[in-house]
Amino acid sequence: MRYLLTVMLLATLLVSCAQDSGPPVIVSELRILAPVPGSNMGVAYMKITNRGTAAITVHNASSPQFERVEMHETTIADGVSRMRPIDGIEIAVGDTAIFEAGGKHLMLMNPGPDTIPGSPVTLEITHDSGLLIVSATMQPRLPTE
Ligand SMILES: [Cu+2]
Repeated sequence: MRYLLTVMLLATLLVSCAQDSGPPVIVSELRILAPVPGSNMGVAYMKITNRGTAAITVHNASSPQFERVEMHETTIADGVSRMRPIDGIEIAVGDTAIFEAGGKHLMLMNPGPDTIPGSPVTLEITHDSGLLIVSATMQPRLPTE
């Protein structure tokens, strides 16, 4: 009887763990790359996963270390790569928005004088149900990125 009770208790614990799936919106694989020499534009790549129960739209982002942050998408037309600002990115339930080289990215414009490779950068990303605050060390940007 005591054994059965223990098993039941364990089962209850496991169920409650499964229900507590952490925050509904998660940023992973965040990379913040410094401007290349001669440029004033850094870039941020990441994945944003919607683990909530409703679709969300990511509206915009800002950073205390940069004058301005814009959401951009790189498109290739007639063999020429261009970036255009995008207003928002909708993420369906269970989906992940991918910010990557050659695709969507956050353009980090005009860093402050202390924001150099190796220094911390914080991003504040606004979406329908709240604010994501994430940070990473700024990395030097490779020519291929
Ligand atoms: Cu851009």
